[in-house]
Amino acid sequence: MAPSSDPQAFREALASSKRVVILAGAGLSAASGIPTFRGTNGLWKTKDSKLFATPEEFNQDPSRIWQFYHCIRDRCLHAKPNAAHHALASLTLPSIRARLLPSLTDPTKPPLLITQNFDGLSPLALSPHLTPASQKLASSRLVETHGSILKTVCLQCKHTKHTRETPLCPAFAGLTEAEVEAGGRTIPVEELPRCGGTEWDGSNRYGRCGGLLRPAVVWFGEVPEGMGEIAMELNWTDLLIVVGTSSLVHPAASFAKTVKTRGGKVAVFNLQRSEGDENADFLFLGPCEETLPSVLGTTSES
Ligand code: BV8
Ligand code: ZN
Repeated sequence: MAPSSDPQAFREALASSKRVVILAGAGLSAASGIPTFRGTNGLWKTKDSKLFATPEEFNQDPSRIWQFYHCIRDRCLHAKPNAAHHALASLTLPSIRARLLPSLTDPTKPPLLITQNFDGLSPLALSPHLTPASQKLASSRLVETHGSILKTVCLQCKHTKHTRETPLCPAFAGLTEAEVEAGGRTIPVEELPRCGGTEWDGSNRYGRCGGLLRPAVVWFGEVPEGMGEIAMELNWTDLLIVVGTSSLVHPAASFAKTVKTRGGKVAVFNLQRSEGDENADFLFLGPCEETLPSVLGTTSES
């Protein structure tokens, strides 16, 4: 049966769902000025992802890879969540949840939001009006499965750090996308982002051991974050909402099939047709920053 595009029917499915999971991709952040990967002017349209998004390439030439991610990171630092991020974040508000999701098995728990985006915008969209306890709960129901560009990992002591500081090393000061496009700078590995930063005093202590840092994003061939929690949650999911993803990158691209196989429903929100959406129960084509708030019905109170 062809997917339905009837918002009322979708809201009825939402209202009768016991366990809802949301899977998001680059389309969620498109309206915030973050380029997608495979859409128009997508990152991987002009570049081969295998030359930028693999641990092997980073080990081969950390300077080239760091300069590439420094520019993306700066874009993400200057970006703001859009109406689609806020519509999803509003589901962490108990009042909205009670209205839209009255049948949840555990009404205290927001739907699990799995984002493939490393731009940090979904965490940023979590409402400042939440109490600290609800903030904590809402963050625990958000999985950045492909990591976060706002986090670094030390290759030596494995310390991870979340920071909005930029640049992460003096050698990146004033570095532009145009300069990187033109081949970038020659930066010795000693001058790349280091564990302990510029204050590093030669100690080898955890978190300031002077080790080389890497962006805490999940590269191809690496195991995505939260796989255990995700697998457990998908076992019981009766509605998966898929937003702004081409559904081409695994394992995330297989979640919809998993839910359908277990008798659950799938709703797809995308600017255009995408992989496997013919098997969805609901399909809402258009910019998700418009379709999500209106179809979810979060506009009035969010
Ligand atoms: C792994 C971070 C083992 C780095 C990324 C099975 C079959 C085939 C291949 C594989 C397989 N299993 C594994 C693989 C290999 C590989 C893979 O899937 N390759 C693909 C390309 C064929 N997967 C891996 O390597 C993964 N690791 O498998 O480890 C393992 C796994 C599990 C358990 C144990 C061991 C690691 C994958 C993570 C890679 N890292 N990013 C970086 O990119 O710099 S992936 C990258 O692609 C992004 O994170 C992104 O999120 C992800 C998916 O892209 P999308 O978000 O969908 O973006 P895209 O541009 O493609 O699409 C945007 C969509 O939005 C479009 O449909 C467009 O129409 C829509 N849109 C645009 N604007 C809007 C909109 N929609 C609504 N509104 C709008 N305004
Ligand atoms: Zn370290």
